[in-house]
Amino acid sequence: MRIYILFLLLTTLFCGCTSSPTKISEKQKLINTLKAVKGKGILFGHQDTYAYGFTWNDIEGQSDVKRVTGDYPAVFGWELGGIEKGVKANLDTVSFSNIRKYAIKAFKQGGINTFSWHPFSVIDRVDSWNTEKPVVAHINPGGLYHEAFKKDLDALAQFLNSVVTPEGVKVPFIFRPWHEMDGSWFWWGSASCTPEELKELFRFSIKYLREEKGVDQMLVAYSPDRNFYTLEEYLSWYPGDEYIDVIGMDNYYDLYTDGLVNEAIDKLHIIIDYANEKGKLAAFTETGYENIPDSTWFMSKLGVVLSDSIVASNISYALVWRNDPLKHFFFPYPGHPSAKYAKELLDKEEMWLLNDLVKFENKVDN
Ligand code: BMA
Repeated sequence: MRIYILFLLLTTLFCGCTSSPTKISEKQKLINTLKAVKGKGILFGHQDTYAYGFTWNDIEGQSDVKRVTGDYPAVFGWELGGIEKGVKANLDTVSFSNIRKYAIKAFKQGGINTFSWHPFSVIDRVDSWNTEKPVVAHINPGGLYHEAFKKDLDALAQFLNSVVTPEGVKVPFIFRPWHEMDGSWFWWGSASCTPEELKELFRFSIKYLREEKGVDQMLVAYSPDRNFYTLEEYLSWYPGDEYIDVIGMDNYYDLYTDGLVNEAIDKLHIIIDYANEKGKLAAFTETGYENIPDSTWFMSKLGVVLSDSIVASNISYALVWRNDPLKHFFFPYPGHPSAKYAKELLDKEEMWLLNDLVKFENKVDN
């Protein structure tokens, strides 16, 4: 009898708890969406899709993905390099006020935003690709330029916290700092700092943004490049589970070099295993083939990677890089020979553009 009463009491309590509406944060909603799409569709992403494309710049509603497929990407990538200098536009000449506007629009349409950051060094404002002098050791806690670096993070945080809808909702996003650190081309890369220094920089940046600056609408992605073959190598720059939500990889080389597609797949398997073990999200955070010289690339390379059954059922999204016209584009424009292959890939049921994501979200909500 006592047990029965206890049971009744617990049931009443439990029902009481679940019936009172608990408000979930936008950040949690974003995590839930990225988890829920897993195994159903791969969200397709494009960097700077509203900002510019082949022969156009900042035209309301324009996007090369839309021009080729009829729909917008589901994931919208934006770049914040330059925000730390207090200038009006990023290093690719997209104004920060437009980036804010585009990200809010993408969010209101049901899309997902991700921010990359190629900062200029606070020491002498050289760009991210300048590896002449060590930076990381000097901007880390205890370094000569640490206080100055905090001001850069202040500027970044101010921008991130200003991406707010007219209704006052802080737009959630995936932040992807210190990416491709296993490559040698950035001042935070393998030729310019040690893994321990990079980890410290990563931890400090995230902690500072979250705890000191109230950036609580942020998921964080870990995105080394392709320089790993084992989990141990993959994790050699990893700041720790408490800092990271999205387990990712940037990989261009394996997808344009003959015979390496299987390596890209194997690497995604490593990422997926780790993400699943830790209950985190897995994503192919950056890829593409500059100027798409192989017109079949979207089917013969990217399509092969994304249709691997383990990849297809475990990654949440894959993003291709930006469409700077003529010399640096990664998604076709109408009339480009690769357009029909890109469309063929994105027409597949398991590849999701914005409308697919919105339909799915509406179904889940109802
Ligand atoms: C790189 C290139 C650069 C660009 C940077 C930030 O991969 O596209 O031209 O400035 O990303 O968007």
